[in-house]
Amino acid sequence: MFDTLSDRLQEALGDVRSRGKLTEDDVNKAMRQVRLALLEADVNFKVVKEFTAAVRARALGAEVLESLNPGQQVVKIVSDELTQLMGGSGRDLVFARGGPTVILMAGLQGSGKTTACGKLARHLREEKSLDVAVAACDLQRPAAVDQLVKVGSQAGAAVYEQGTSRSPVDVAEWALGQAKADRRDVLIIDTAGRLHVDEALMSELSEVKKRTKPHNVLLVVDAMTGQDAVNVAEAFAGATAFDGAVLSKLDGDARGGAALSVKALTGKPILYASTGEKLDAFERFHPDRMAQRILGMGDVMTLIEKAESKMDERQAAELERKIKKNQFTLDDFLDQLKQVRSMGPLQGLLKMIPGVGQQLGGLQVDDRELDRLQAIITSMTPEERANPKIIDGSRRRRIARGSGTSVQAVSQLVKQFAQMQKMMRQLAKGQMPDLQGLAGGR
Ligand SMILES: Nc1nc2c(ncn2[C@@H]2O[C@H](COP(=O)(O)OP(=O)(O)O)[C@@H](O)[C@H]2O)c(=O)[nH]1
Ligand SMILES: [Mg+2]
Repeated sequence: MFDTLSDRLQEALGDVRSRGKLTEDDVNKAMRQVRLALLEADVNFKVVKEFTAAVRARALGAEVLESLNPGQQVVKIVSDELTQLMGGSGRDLVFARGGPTVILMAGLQGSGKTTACGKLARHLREEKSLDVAVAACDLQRPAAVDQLVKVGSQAGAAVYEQGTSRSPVDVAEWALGQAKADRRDVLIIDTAGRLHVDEALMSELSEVKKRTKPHNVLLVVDAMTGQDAVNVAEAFAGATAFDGAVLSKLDGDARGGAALSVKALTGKPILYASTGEKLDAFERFHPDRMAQRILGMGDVMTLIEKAESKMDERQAAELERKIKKNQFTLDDFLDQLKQVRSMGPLQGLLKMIPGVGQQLGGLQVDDRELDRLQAIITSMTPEERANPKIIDGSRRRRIARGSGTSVQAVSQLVKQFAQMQKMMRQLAKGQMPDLQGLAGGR
């Protein structure tokens, strides 16, 4: 997500970041690079101009240049302004007091509406424990109904559909009645897109809106379409009001800058980011966290939330107890590995840790590495897992054969685990762990 932009901005600020003193020239030079980085990332030029002017004005303020760490202050200003650019502090959906909260999904054909219906349904069920139904009101293609039935049921949502025999407006109205009768918390309405913003699409949408009075109209914009994404958002903002945007396909997007312009040019916040074809590749869009991620400052909050949602409190307390008592075994490590796997691709997770994104550079972190670790541990006997010290040469050979890996790989794991235990002992004693040692074990 935003990889190129992130790299280029960090490059642009790298020099400034480490300086003890800054002159006006230094700031100007950095701003020129920031400007190029944003333009190259396809951020709208008007937006870029305003952005760099705002950063420059604040950075040249006397209190920044004369401060003890001017470079870091400039980075902080860029981060603040980037946050503002993407919408300030995050905004949530509007929820109805009684009766179902109605969410209408709009957007061009292929932008990712139907996928987003399923993802949002899953998200609201899992994060907010809401009872969600989706309504199939894209009747342009018969397959569209089947597609929603599929993703809706994968998401664990009720699906209201009446095939393609009635009009979209009638189906929407009927679905709202069903949602009320079934006492659903949320009704998400999937609508038809068109190849371009046209009159027929807009009038169908406004008719559905009139009959169902949605609390939230979300516009799904395809981040891969670059400047077009912004044009579409502007056209929609002109023709039919929407309340917030869902950015889709951020995973496939190398540049992503156009997406950053959506808020600035339409005034509508980005509420969610969709980052893959799978249902769980979906997250709330927090401008502040995203700005920090782009600038390589990590996104610890999202990481913690992801971990929390996968681990219940009891498990967390048990883990903490084991670490404190130094009883953390390879079995526990295996459980942790499995949990990490369930949180999504490793590469994405690592980037949320401050400083790690930069260190990874172009390095691809391979999820298969985790599969290998998992295979090695599962090839050990229970005694070996509880007490890896007993793993001698012949046991290593047996484990390597059993897991389809090498003796070196087994040795490395045993060594890394010993270092990890040491680090945990330090942590439990309230000391800063020696991370260098851990990295060096690889
Ligand atoms: N890589 C990726 N593909 C996506 C994402 N969202 C949707 N898609 C794909 O984009 C295509 C169009 O999505 P769909 O939901 O049918 O769009 P709709 O026509 O607006 O309903 C499908 O092949 C989806 O699998 C995403 O966030 N990332
Ligand atoms: Mg669709």
